Amino acid sequence: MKKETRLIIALDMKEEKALKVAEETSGLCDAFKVNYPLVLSSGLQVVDRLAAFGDVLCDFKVADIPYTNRMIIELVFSHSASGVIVHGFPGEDAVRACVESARGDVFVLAAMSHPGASRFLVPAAVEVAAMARDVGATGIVAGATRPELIRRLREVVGPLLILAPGIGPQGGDPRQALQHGADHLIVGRRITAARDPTKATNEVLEEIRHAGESL
Ligand code: O7M
Repeated sequence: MKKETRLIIALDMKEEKALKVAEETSGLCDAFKVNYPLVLSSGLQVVDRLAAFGDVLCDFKVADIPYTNRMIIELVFSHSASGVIVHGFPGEDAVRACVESARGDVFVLAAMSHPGASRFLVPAAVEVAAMARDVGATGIVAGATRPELIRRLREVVGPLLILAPGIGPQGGDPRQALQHGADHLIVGRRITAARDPTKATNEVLEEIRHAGESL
């Protein structure tokens, strides 16, 4: 994952709009993130088409036994994915299978951004992050809605990348997430639901630059 703009745009929409947003914002972000809404409606081939506009991170929250995980990861990287996001809770062997079969970045979801994550995922976040570090993942995902947790996870993962979703409609603050240790922001609706996605992207980039100056 490159770290130039520190922005990842989440394309949770149908293909026609996703390609349009990707074309308009190409060069303004470090990667596009695709998730089930897009891939279940268009197939994995949409990853190849999006790759014309930038790196594509496949957010499939992979969470199966090692054997199945391996098959999923091989399929993902047989298209033009630059990376994949997997869950950590299935355990070390499951995550290790992902890291070993990946031909690009692997990010492990340590703490989700929504309120319900406080029941199961947040209490395990430090352990999951330590496991991600130990198995050689590229980084972790931790919600921007819990900046103090990002700070704690930074201590655990050292130089690994931390990606933070949950900006805007979910209540996370870009500046706080970055100042507490996030490397990249994952931003969806604040950009994709805007009347002018390019303008909205530039506004987020301005906030990122501003936060960077006070780090
Ligand atoms: O900015 P939004 O709220 O419109 O979109 C956020 C995106 O980040 C969306 O694609 C979610 O699926 C994703 N996400 C979260 O919002 N919270 C999480 O805890 C984790 C993710 C994610 O990207 O997981 C890898």
